[in-house]
Amino acid sequence: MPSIPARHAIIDQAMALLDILHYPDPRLHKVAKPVEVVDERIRKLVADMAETMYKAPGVGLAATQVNVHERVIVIDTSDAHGQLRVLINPEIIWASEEKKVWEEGCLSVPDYYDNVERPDRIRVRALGVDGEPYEFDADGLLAVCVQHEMDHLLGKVFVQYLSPIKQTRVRTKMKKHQRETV
Ligand code: GNR
Ligand code: NI
Repeated sequence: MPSIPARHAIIDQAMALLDILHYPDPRLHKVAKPVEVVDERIRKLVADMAETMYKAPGVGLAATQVNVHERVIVIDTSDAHGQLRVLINPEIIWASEEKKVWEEGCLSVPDYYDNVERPDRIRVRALGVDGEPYEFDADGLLAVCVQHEMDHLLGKVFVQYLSPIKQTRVRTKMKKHQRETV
């Protein structure tokens, strides 16, 4: 008896919600390793990450955030949850010199939003869930999201772009939040 209908052709197995790590958890700063083979284990991880992202809800999720330290990202910046993108071993192969400021949030930093400046447009190469390489151009929220997720794979959380005083404030706020929700 399937509890949640499959949203995408690749999600045809029992799914599971994963726990999301919260800043300042030190495990968010681990560097993810490349995926060597896109096998059943990775496809299951992708399905579970997609379910976790949609449930949150969020527009992206990196494996690091669910304490899996391999280079896997899911993204869906569409309105209707119909365009799941899977990025395995992603690389940014081109970035515009033009930068743009965007107000970012993060499922690992609940209820905190702040401005981050990043390249405005990028070209990305990654493996899909079928293990085949593909490329795409991104701008707007998608470009922001790809860069934000790729930072997670390098152990970087967006608050690390903020001033030291703001980072201290965010850590204090998160620790307080943690005490109140345990
Ligand atoms: O859901 C998310 N929204 C978002 C908004 C602006 C910039 C980046 C993001 S990513 C975030 C989900 C998340 O934490 N991914 O790591
Ligand atoms: Ni995030």
